[in-house]
Amino acid sequence: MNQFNDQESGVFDDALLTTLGRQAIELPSWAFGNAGTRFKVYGTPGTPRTIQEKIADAAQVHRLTGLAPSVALHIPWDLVDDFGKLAAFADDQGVRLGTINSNTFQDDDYKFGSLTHVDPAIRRKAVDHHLRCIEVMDATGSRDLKIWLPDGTNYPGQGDLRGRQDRLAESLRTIYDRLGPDQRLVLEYKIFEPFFYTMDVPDWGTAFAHVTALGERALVCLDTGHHAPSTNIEFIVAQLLRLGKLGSFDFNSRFYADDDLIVGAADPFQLFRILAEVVRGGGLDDGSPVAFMLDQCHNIEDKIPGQIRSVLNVQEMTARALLIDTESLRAAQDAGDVLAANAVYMDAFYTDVRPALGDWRESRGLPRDPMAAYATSGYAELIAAERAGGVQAGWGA
Ligand code: PSV
Ligand code: MN
Ligand code: MN
Repeated sequence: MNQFNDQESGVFDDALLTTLGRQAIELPSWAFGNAGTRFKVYGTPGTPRTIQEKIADAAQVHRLTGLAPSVALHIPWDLVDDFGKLAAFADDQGVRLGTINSNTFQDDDYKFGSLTHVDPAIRRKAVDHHLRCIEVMDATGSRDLKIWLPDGTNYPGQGDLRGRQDRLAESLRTIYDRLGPDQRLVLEYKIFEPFFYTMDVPDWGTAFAHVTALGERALVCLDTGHHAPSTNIEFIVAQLLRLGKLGSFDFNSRFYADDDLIVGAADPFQLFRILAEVVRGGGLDDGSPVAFMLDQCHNIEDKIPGQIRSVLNVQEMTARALLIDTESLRAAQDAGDVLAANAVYMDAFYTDVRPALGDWRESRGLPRDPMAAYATSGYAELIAAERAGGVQAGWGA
């Protein structure tokens, strides 16, 4: 049975609505700051000057979409004196503070590595930074510490690859052991950049090996922009879910490398395939360990509508993935009917769910068209006037 009972009028069935109602997509605080390439950073009027203003902007996305109830912080970019107070501020805005991201990529000491550095004093400094991040989590009530490491080498022979892995394992162990019983460590991998010969966590296998050695509350973060071209990302999703080690997604899209473009913009079909495996593997079930996050930078488009578009894209592809007629698909697969199986799959992908999602929003008191609602809300004009002349928070702070 197709779960999309009445495609003409765009009605979802109850099971699908329940799953959609559960979906939450975390926004990164850094998406609201000005970003760019190494050639130029174009500013946007109204860019947040403080973490409070970033949270207020993120709350605007949630108000209009009902999809983004939490905001990820980056330490030290979003450092404040009182994180309890910041959590209360977020609560007043109608959102909460989510994943804490560590940063070991803006300090001269880390030129040759942070958690993998040969010098024990620098390794200790990097470990201490993560322990400080866990203190922040204690104050904010955040569950996840996300570690993306900029460590690696540029030239063959530059470093002892094996020794770097051993030091990484030891550093991660110290960090993991400090976590509270309800906290998790998610380890993000990336094939290249900032280093071009080796990265110390270049792929899901390396991340998996480390988190498996650490324990149950250590999981892998899959950033959709961090693989070689042509990598079958949905296969990795299926495997990590099967192994119980998929902790979170950093969603974005890319044409070339780590482009950090709006999720679903470059390849909507890939996003569908990924979400189909998420659904298949129970990643959207009640109590699933999989956290959905965005990791994007809006270099030329306005940030708030950029984030609105992104969460809507994730929801749209989730709804399409939930429409896969799993019974017919299984029957065709079991019968070896290649074309029928592919047709069932593609039927779901080609279903236009936008009218039904408009209904879903209206039934929850949300605007039918959040992009249009934002454009006429006056918020962009308000922040442009209020924040004129300020210095943005984040990268430069
Ligand atoms: C660097 O590639 C990166 O984009 C990683 O994906 C992190 O998640 C993000 O920065 C924030 O630290
Ligand atoms: Mn990322
Ligand atoms: Mn990245």
